[in-house]
Amino acid sequence: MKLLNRVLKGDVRAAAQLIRSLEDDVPEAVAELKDVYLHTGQAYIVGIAGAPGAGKSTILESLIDIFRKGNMKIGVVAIDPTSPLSGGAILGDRLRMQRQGADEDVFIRSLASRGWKGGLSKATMNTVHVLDAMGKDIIFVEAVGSGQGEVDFARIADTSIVTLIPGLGDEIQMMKAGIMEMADIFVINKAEREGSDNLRMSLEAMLSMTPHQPNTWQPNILLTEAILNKGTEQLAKVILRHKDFLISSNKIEKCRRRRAELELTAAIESTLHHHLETMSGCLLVKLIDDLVLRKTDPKSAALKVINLPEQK
Ligand SMILES: Nc1nc2c(ncn2[C@@H]2O[C@H](COP(=O)(O)OP(=O)(O)OP(=O)(O)O)[C@@H](O)[C@H]2O)c(=O)[nH]1
Ligand SMILES: [Mg+2]
Repeated sequence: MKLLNRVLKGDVRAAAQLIRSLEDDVPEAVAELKDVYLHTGQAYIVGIAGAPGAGKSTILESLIDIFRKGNMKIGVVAIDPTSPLSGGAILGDRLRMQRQGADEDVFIRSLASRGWKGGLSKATMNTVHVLDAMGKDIIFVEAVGSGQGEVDFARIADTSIVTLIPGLGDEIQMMKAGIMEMADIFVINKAEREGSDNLRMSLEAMLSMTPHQPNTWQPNILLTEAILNKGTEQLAKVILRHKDFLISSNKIEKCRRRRAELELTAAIESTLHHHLETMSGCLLVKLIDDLVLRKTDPKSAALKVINLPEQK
């Protein structure tokens, strides 16, 4: 049977094989992805970002248990910050989520962060698509760090969670990176630590600076101790409440359009890049000559490369 048909039936091995082949850019897999895409769009995507060690994976473990009770099929894509060589954290994630790994309806995949250039990683989206086509109801995307990368990352999610821990001065970082605007839910994990109330208060103060518009989502702030499964039931409820809000206000459509737009832009960029790399060296050399001699200008030369007419 074709790999795609097996993936559509939820076959774990077929999905793992397809994801691996996509990572290696195997041409047959890349071709298959086109058909995979046509079978996606059903899954609900939840992003969880935060500093290294904030407890994202622990929160997810707890959420997975909760959502499994509701019989939801779950996918997890953990973007791993370690180099593909050391693989340390990948192993860590695998070990921690091992229990859930035995459950056929929970699919967890770590991806090395290579290619994660503060933007939309092709490998991440490909993996999300495969999980979606497998019939997962909810897909969690875990990403480390705080910075511009997360802003893009949030744009692929329907619900974006930002995880903070007391004592890191995260508030300031967030304001700088524009993360405040992107989070639908703030989770203050390791809430048993000193400073969690202060962190909550400063978050509240920051959120109150943007006046609440009618028919918009007011970001929630939740305190958790994920390691003890404390607060995660509430988190699961708020995720579902946010989902209901997006559906009832028809904003879910906006999320889907935004995701499609991001992917389209990324595809155009990579196609152009590929075109540039494979195009005849002669033409490139000729254009460079022309530029040096000031026979043309960079913009006009660029239009010639991608075969577009001169713009007025
Ligand atoms: N004290 C305390 N420790 C916690 C809590 N939640 C998680 N931890 C611990 O914090 C450490 C990091 O947790 P992870 O879930 O791996 O954090 P992460 O954000 O996924 O880390 P990376 O994926 O490496 O960025 C682990 O040792 C957890 O056991 C909590 O509520 N309180
Ligand atoms: Mg993790």
